[in-house]
Amino acid sequence: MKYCTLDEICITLEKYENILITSHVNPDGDSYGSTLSLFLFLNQLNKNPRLIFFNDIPENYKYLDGLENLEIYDANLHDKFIEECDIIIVADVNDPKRTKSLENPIRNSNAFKIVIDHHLEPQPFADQYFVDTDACSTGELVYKIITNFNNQFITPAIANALYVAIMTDTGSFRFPRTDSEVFMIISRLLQYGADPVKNYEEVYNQSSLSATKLLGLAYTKIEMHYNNLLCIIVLSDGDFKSVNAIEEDNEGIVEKTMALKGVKVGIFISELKHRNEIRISFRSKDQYNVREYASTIGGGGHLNASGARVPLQNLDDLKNKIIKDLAYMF
Ligand SMILES: [Mn+2]
Repeated sequence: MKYCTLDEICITLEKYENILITSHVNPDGDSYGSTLSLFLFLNQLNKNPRLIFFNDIPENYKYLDGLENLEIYDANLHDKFIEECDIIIVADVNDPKRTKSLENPIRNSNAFKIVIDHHLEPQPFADQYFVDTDACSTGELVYKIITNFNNQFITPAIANALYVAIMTDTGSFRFPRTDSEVFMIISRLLQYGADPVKNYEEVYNQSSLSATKLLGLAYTKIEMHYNNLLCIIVLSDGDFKSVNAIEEDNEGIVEKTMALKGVKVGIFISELKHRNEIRISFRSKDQYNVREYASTIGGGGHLNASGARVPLQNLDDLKNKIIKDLAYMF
């Protein structure tokens, strides 16, 4: 695999005209922020970049200036461009599988392929890898690329896009890779016109009434076990209905278990009758390995964040079984 330097990636970008920029399925703030800033920057270089994604844009990112240029992938509209373009930039992702239906067109294209990313273990499919696993976000790498050309390319729209990339991927400046360099970049982005108040407001303060009520209900259902090291929340189909909540409203509830003092393992069980399944989400801290247990019930994930889906069954029995099964951890 060919890892390249900052200067080498800049030379590549300067050389070509027709450029596809894409990212992973279910994009996050870093996907949008890093690709949008690249797109806006390449436009300033008078290139012909196109921003093509698998998914539509969630409401809370639509405010970003320039994101109206993003196109949703459609084979009929885009395969010819992908086939004939000069370079393909895959950002914030290192495995073409995660671009979903864009995977085959990308693999089959003769374009020069570039990965710009900060994830571990890139897959061998591209011609050039600008990768730094110590970077807090792909946005940080794009900041370095653009400023390596000239600071003056950082317009307010690019500053806001990069700010959002870094804000979201650092969990609002608190995850482990939030180092002094991140704050130096953020300081420059503010000078170039990024608005921290507006970006936080637009991205995060957008909860629906039903999601907020569901969260309130979830708090009332908290159970503690094993000397308060384990926090567990169960929401039934009836609980969802009682506050008019939909499945998406349970986003983020499991994270709330980790905010309780002393909790090492958090579990959120939600009954999804319309899917004929029960979703179990696990979070943990330190060496508490929740992936191991999740994999024994058909799930998987990371050491500190994993999940499983099981068939509909009695919720109380399932909860009690999981609590009992986990005794070995405490
Ligand atoms: Mn990222």
